[in-house]
Amino acid sequence: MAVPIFRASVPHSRPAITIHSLGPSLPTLHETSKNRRLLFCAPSEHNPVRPTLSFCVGVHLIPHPSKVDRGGEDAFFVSSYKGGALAVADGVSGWAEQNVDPSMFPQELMTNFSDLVEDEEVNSDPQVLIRKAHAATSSIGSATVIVAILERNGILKIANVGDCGLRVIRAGRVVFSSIPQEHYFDCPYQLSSEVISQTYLDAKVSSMELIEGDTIIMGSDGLFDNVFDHEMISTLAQFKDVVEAAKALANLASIHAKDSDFDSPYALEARSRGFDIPWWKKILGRKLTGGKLDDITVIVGQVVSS
Ligand SMILES: [Mn+2]
Repeated sequence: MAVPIFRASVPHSRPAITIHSLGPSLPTLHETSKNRRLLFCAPSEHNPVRPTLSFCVGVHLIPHPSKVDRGGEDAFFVSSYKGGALAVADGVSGWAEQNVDPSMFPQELMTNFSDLVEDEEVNSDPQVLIRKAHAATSSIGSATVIVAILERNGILKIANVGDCGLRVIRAGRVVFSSIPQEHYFDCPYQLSSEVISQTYLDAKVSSMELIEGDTIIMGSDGLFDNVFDHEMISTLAQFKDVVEAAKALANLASIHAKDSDFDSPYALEARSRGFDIPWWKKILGRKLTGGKLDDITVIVGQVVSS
């Protein structure tokens, strides 16, 4: 998904990472604020009867080129709760026109995810997590959001509002794709501080059973607007390490975003919606192409048994 109408380019000043606190017996966690990478591998729990599943996770975030100094307006959340709870929120930049920092809302939303993920009422239901975290968020602004929670038995529960996305890759094929939601081109469904916003009731809810060896790719639209599924698959195949894979995917999205000749998923979508270049450029054989500059957040989660 793209920017123009609703999303202007405005920097912000907060770190874009929310990390759920990890218990003493839990993961190895590595985070570098410099390049915003993070990794956890879920704990070993020996179960002689039936292995349980969890994610090994790598994250990489590349801010919009004009927002590098402030970290951009994407935020994410990674927790080792159950087999792993992951989320991405993408702040709607249009709020800058109202003198509102667009990063505040997604940041607070992700912090509230962290505070509420183990809540009894949430009970591993991502839609309830969205409801409670949205209700607890007091910042002005809005954001698209996707959340996924892996049960130890392999059931992945997903809820998304807007155009953050998720793919499940199994044996080199995409076996699940989230479906983006929008009001119109470049105006996605979003959770907001305003009464007119979408709510948890608008969330697209899905679930599927994962098996050992599956990989999920979650991200903001900055990834999916700039990288095709087949490129994600071939990139994943080159890296065993989830941190390296997330970094490579984010870098690929960033390269395509800056390439005005690349026929990106975003450009294809724009043309299919009737957007085009002026007629005189068409005479010269040109067409509407290019990636979309945006904040890029990538989470790669590999399913391992423990
Ligand atoms: Mn975005």
